[in-house]
Amino acid sequence: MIKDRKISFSGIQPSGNLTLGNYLGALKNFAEFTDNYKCFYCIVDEHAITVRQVPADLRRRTYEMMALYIACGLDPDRATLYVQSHVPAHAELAWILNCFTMFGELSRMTQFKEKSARHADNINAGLFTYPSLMAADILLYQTDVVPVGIDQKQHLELTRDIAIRFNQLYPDTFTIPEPVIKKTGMKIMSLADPTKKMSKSDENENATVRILDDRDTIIRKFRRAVTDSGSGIRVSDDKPGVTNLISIYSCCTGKSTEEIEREFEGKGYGDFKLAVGEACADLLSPVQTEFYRLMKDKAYLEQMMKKGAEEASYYAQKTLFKVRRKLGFVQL
Ligand code: AQP
Repeated sequence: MIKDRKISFSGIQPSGNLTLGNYLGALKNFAEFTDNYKCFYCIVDEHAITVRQVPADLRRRTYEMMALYIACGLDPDRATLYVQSHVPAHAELAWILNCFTMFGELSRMTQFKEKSARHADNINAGLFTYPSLMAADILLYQTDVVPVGIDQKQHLELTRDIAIRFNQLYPDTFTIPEPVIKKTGMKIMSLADPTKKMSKSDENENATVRILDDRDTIIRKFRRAVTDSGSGIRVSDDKPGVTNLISIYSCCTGKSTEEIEREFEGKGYGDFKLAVGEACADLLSPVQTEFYRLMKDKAYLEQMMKKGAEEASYYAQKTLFKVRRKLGFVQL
């Protein structure tokens, strides 16, 4: 594929109500690539079914994700926004890449180990081969950069290994992608247990702030956030709760850690937690307003899904055609 611009790709699973972690670690950063990159942002519903989903919820969340992408500043005329299952090339390339991904590599994936412990009754092959599908998502578009949270770094490294391995056998097939992981917001931790990642599937509602939580709920959740014994608002390894809140406040306000430590010198946890809650609610408020406006127009969202799928398919088919030819599949 001859590129006139570098390519940015990322995806989010419609597997639960999105959290502040998804927003700060990924979604919020997507729009800034649209000026200089050709952008593909995908709603990865095929990844979501690696754990059991209620069909009506999955469908509703897929619409919600499309509305959220747009509400977060992604213009469908400047970025290709689409649903993974609308572009069958993802599943087809995933099968091919499965044949170039080693059992040992997949066995080492932290997410697989964590999710199989959490869903011990459903350790399916899809959960195991999730990284090959993720590699297909990325490599189909000859992606240069992938904006993600740090939890996805290991999968990105495997994607690179698969692409390099494939290119060694069949030269010049895939672009080797680079992760783009922002220093602030790369790993937002649970408000209930700051040693654990904030996750949309966490059953403890006080652990997560949802992008669509109303102002009072957001402020209440921050008031209840677990902090550390002692006092002092500063970043420190022995203060994971406060460190997490400082990182959230920094992402929401653009202030540096030093500025924040100075701002709250001599103040108590109560004042600090309220300030973080308010800053977070202020940041999310315009996103929520736009989201609810868009959700009233399902026909528009479907039209955008269709447009995105057509654009994505055009690029995906080019790569898939090349891969099939290189592998020796007969093309009719
Ligand atoms: N806590 C987080 N901090 C920073 N970034 C995060 N991301 C997720 N959680 C945090 C980033 O969000 C993007 C989309 O994630 P995903 O939908 O692929 O799912 P995930 O990483 O498995 O996120 P969850 O919330 O933990 O989902 P569940 O509970 O369904 O497994 C990615 O770029 C991710 O880095």
